Amino acid sequence: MEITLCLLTRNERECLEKIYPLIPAPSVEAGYDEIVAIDGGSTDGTVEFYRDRGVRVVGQSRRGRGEAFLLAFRELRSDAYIFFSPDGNEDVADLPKFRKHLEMGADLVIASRMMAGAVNEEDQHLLRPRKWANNAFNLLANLGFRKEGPYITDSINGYRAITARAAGLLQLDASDYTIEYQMTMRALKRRLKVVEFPTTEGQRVAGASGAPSISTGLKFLGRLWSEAGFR
Ligand SMILES: Nc1nc2c(ncn2[C@@H]2O[C@H](COP(=O)(O)OP(=O)(O)OP(=O)(O)O)[C@@H](O)[C@H]2O)c(=O)[nH]1
Ligand SMILES: [Mg+2]
Repeated sequence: MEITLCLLTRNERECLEKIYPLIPAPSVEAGYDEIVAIDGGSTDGTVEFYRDRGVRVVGQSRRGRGEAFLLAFRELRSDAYIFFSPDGNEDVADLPKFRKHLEMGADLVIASRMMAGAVNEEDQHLLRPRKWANNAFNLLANLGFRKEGPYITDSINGYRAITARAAGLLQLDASDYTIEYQMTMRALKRRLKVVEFPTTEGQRVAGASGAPSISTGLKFLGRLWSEAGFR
């Protein structure tokens, strides 16, 4: 099985300086066969960073994190894709875990920040508004769309892998930060095999989030609504 590791970035030069050196070169042990960067129009030297290191860059013509996924599915001929955001939130130590699950027949593999054994960025705080909101979205996705298989504990996390076959079946079209949620809900609807493993979420190492909580949360509600088929 040919697996492509897709690095998703928009203006992440500072983060890449710290995280990229931690990403193993493609190999059997690393769990992927090539690395491709999908860049959403960076202007801070991110693209130059990749080029200096010989990383293939596919540049988006349309903006949006969802567009990066859709572009990967259109442009890259691979059997499966691992999506990784090199900003510090995602643990590189998990990269080799995806292949095992894909080869055992999973269609979608999600690194979960919520299941037993996982650590969420907010876990050291008493108040965990983002985790609670995420868990509400998880509950609604499971109640609304799960027909069989285990309860999905982290339906929106970006750290995930999907086979090309599954991506083709799901006909995804979300252009924004709701792409992962759409992917999970459609995979549940289609009874695809969704597998999660526990991960440890880290803090962003530099720069700022492009997804402000309240407006992104509202977009998730809109996505849930549209997936429920009400509009
Ligand atoms: N290719 C591409 N990547 C994007 C785009 N927008 C955001 N990203 C990347 O997606 C990843 C996650 O975005 P963030 O803004 O960090 O969102 P977040 O992880 O919810 O926020 P933090 O917790 O602050 O890190 C980062 O690596 C971004 O650079 C885009 O339009 N295109
Ligand atoms: Mg992030």
